[in-house]
Amino acid sequence: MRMRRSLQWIRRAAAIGACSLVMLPMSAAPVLAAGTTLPVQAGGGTPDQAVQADLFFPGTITVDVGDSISWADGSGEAHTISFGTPPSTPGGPDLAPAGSTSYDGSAFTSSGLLLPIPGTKYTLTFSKEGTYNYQCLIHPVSMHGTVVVQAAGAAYPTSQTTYKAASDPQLTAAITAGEAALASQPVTSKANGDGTTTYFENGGWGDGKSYTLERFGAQNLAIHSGDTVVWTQKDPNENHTVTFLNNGQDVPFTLPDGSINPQAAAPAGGKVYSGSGYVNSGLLVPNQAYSLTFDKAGTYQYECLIHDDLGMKAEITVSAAAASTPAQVPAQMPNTGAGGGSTSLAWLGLMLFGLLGLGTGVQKLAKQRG
Ligand SMILES: [Cu+2]
Repeated sequence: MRMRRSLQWIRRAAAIGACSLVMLPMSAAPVLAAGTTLPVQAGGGTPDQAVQADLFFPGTITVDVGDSISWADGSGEAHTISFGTPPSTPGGPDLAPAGSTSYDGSAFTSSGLLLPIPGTKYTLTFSKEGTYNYQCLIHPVSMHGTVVVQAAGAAYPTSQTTYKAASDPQLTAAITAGEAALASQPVTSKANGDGTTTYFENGGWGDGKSYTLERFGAQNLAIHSGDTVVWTQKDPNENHTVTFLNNGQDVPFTLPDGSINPQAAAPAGGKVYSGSGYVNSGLLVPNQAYSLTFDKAGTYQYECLIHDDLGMKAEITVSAAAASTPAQVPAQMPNTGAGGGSTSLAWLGLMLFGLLGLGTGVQKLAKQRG
């Protein structure tokens, strides 16, 4: 069970760098040092994992020479604690542990994957005075921290002695902002010349500063056969996929050796979804869009192959083509031929505005009702 959980977290952790084929090792074993050990929390999130806070808590911490910091993951995703410049590797950052259990500001020193499993920690002892910045290599856009190392025996800032990550105003602010964003995810649409509609929604969204939404823009989207949905990945800190699986199919994001599964990262299935088969956007990097047209009525589940364990799953309900379903006209429109004069004209106008180009079916309908 524990191993299975670990693999799931690694899948998430691997959500960095398009088509990266970086080996993903297990995190380094913690080593306790002499001196005081102070805790720092990496990330945070809502209980349902829909909103993640991509920050360190506290963002800046002061220790003395000889002290240690122990990082634990407070979120639903894996992170790294990485000091200095990582060696450049093709396709993405090197997520392997690096350096020793002590840091003096020189060598690149990294935790490797810090997994969100209770009890997992990364501990580093600071041996030299200085101000050291670090980052999470998986969420480098927003996850930056600073360690100030003072002379041995120097007093800590008084604000630090009462600090509790769980009540950090920055964590509260990130979660609050993320929840507000989650509740206001826009879905827009555009009527096409052929009578179909194109819908636009987020395929992931974050502000790139404090929060990440591990949800699609719409949990349930109702469309008609012939319509198109366009997902745009709008989170600078993440990658996602939009994936329709066959019944019972599982496409893990990473392979047992830790590399990214090429099947998960590569687009598959073409531009039209007909209610079955494996259809995948492939890895969507920030600002990348994916468009899919639906031509068969039904209700279809899809997911992000990277963040399905965080609940990043949604549904699309496709009903028969709009032209053959006049009942889909908005409810406030008259639905009998009894009305006359301006009401009918307004209705006709809206019909033409909304369903322009639907062809003879609509014209016949308008005549019947006029
Ligand atoms: Cu995702």
